[in-house]
Amino acid sequence: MTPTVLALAGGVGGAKLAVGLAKVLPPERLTIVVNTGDDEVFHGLHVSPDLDTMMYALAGLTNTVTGWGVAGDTFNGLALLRRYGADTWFNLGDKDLATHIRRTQLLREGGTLSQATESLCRSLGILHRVVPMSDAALRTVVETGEGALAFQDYFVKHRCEPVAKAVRFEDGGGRDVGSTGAVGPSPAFLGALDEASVLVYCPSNPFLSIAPVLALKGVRERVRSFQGPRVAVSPIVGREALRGPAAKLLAELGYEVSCRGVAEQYAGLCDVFVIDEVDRDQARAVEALGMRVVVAPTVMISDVDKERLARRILDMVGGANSEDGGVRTA
Ligand code: FO1
Repeated sequence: MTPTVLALAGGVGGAKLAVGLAKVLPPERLTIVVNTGDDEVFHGLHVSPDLDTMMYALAGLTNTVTGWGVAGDTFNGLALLRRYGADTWFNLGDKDLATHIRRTQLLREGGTLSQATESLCRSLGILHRVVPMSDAALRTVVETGEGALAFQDYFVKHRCEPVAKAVRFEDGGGRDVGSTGAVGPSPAFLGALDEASVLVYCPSNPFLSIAPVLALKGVRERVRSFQGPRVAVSPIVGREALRGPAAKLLAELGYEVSCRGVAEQYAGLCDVFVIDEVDRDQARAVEALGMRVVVAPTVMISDVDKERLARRILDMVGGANSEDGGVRTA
């Protein structure tokens, strides 16, 4: 039977697996919940970078060189903003600006981020459900040797260079949500937690992309008691991040830079951990965390790679419900 999948994802890496899942699952069988801890207001516009990346990937619009933004975009608007003396370290392309303008307009008209996202997706011809993790603000803050940095300040302006000491999350009023748990998941996320038979953690950064999702009110508990198999794909391959600062953060936050270091973040929240063939020797160390391990090619360059990994995950969860688990360790 076709499973109903809830995929949790951040930006570029997560979008690759989401594209694969969307190729093998019908729209009613997949909900992609996307991190919005990276959201920021630039030039008065609400920018949701991970939602943008996900939408462009599913719509076939992605700039495949950067992994974010629209293919073939130009930056004339940004150049004029620079002449006006505006801050332009965050690169908003001319086509990309249309997304942020329309999203902001829909929000100003009183829509929620879920409704705005649904409208944008519909216009781009995306049939699978793409939903923000929350309709309320939960912002990722990186505590560094140079002070607390808002996510995009850390990621783009400072190119992830400051040494990270901690990652925390704030609500729209600047209060630490760690202590209040005040920000709740979006309605479609809650619905998917109820209805899905499989939960997939896409190969996204566990600290910057998945941790904000788990920090939402009640989500960690709901994932802990999730009714079906929970599968995570490691974003670390051969002790290096496929892209972004995952390896640097693992080291700076005191974890082993390996797929095992990632698996540690999901202990108690994951049943099957997918590692790349080059990490085969770490299977036992990951299993010691209480997860089954599947060794598979996880590097997704072509659409064929994305679809193959998605199929592999769905095949294994079909088996994971059976008696022997159907899951091969190395
Ligand atoms: N990432 C960059 O490294 N530099 C940029 O200037 C940049 C601009 C940008 C604009 C719109 C958008 O949707 C994403 C953009 N990103 C940029 C990507 C984004 O900062 C990160 O990929 C995510 O926030 C991390 O997942």
